[in-house]
Amino acid sequence: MNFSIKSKIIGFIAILTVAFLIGGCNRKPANSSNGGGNTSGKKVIGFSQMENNGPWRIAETQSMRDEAAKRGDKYELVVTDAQGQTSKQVSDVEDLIARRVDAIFLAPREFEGLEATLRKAKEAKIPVFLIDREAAGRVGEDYVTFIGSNFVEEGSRVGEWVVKNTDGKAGVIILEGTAGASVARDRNQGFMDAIKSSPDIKVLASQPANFTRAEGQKVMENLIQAHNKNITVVYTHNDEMALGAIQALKAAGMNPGKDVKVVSVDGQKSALQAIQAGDLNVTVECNPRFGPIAFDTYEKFLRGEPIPPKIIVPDKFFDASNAAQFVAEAY
Ligand code: GYE
Repeated sequence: MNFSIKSKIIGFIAILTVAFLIGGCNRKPANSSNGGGNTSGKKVIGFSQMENNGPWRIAETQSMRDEAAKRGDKYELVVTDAQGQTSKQVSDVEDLIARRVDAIFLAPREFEGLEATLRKAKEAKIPVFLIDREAAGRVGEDYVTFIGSNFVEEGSRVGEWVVKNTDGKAGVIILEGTAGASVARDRNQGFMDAIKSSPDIKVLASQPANFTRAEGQKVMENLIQAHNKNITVVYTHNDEMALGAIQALKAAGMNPGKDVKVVSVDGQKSALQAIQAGDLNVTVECNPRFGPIAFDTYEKFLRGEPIPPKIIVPDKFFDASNAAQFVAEAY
């Protein structure tokens, strides 16, 4: 082989290698050289929280902080708070990308709206882990994995309880979570599937109350005006709305937990106390303490281990039989 052919082959191999490195990086762990503010050798992790309004969100943020601290000098955690606005969440995540963090833990407020942002993270070779809610995008491409509960199952467990505990006959009010959130969509679907073969379980009204206690109370007040004594069950997509609904029912002289069964999801401390007080009947657990599993998953990713497309955490079921047992450890 003469010299010029040999050097052409070597040149070609060099080009292929560079192309492979550029193209192949997306699916590989980010190395510390992309870690921007990472001068101390620590991994910088961004946690984009959607809001911090209520025990569930506060417990989730705290769990991330505790876990980063527990892992010693390995991590610096940068927490952003979108204050309940999807548009602010987009700019928060874009700031984290501009800062060149090593990874992003993202708790997406809405399912739609983050597609372009996920693409930007991908272009910057920053792996994104979806935490607690899902977002539109391709797993393994736009984000590494989703870590959270099976929300359809949460809704169906509540629905099955209602079927069993009303003899298949009820007038139901549903207070939905944030419109556009994957979790509200799925908790609704699971519940509706569970009651669909019970024609005498009728949904009187289903309205969003944005996962907050104040809105839960206000929406419930209006629905009591419209449906009054026909209401025998209230299903809320989270405990904060259940606690608001309980206040509205009491103010209207109704008897939550007894004449009107109240069923919910989350398992926060004040909800378990409401079960103990007899105001709330059941709540399906949705555990907000994602810190340990989020960091474990990131470390697996760094070691190049395969990561499943969804990591589903198991949920307990709280009712009068076990609320006392779990109330102390609840948030
Ligand atoms: O149930 C609720 C919160 O996304 C799973 O959002 C989460 C839900 C949780 O605000 O309380």
